[in-house]
Amino acid sequence: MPVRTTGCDSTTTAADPYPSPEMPILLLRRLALAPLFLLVACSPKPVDETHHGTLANGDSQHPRDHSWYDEYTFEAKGGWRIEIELSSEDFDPFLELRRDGVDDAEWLQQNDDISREDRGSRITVTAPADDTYRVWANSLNFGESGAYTLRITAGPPSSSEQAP
Ligand SMILES: [Ca+2]
Repeated sequence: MPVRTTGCDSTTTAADPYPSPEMPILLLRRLALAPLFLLVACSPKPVDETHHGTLANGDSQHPRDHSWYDEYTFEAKGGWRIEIELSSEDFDPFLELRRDGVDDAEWLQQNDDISREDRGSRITVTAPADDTYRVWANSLNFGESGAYTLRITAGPPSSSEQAP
């Protein structure tokens, strides 16, 4: 028969074939707290990055039209405002934003031209969930290459944007 123990008065001896029921409870408490620490450690920081890159023969190829693209990933929390801008003097930029491992009809959002006058690409979107996001810095047409500038910002929306 196991020795029933309660609270701080419990005593067990080496001869006891059953461990104190407190031991698993303490272990469970520690395990329950572990994900909390991991969450704090893994909480993403606001993103503010500028990348100067080059599209060239040998880069990844878009499955739609085999145009070249470079991929950049970042972490964002649900509700954050994400802004991405791609510009180039050498080719007609095209942008896609994807979520890691989520179909989202293949991409969350895409953009070709900012305006009729500006062939650069810009995406502005509210992050739908805590996730890893993938940016494809892409050219509109197959075979286009050259230097580009990619800017990625993501962070909590300002208070004015949160207002209805
Ligand atoms: Ca474009």
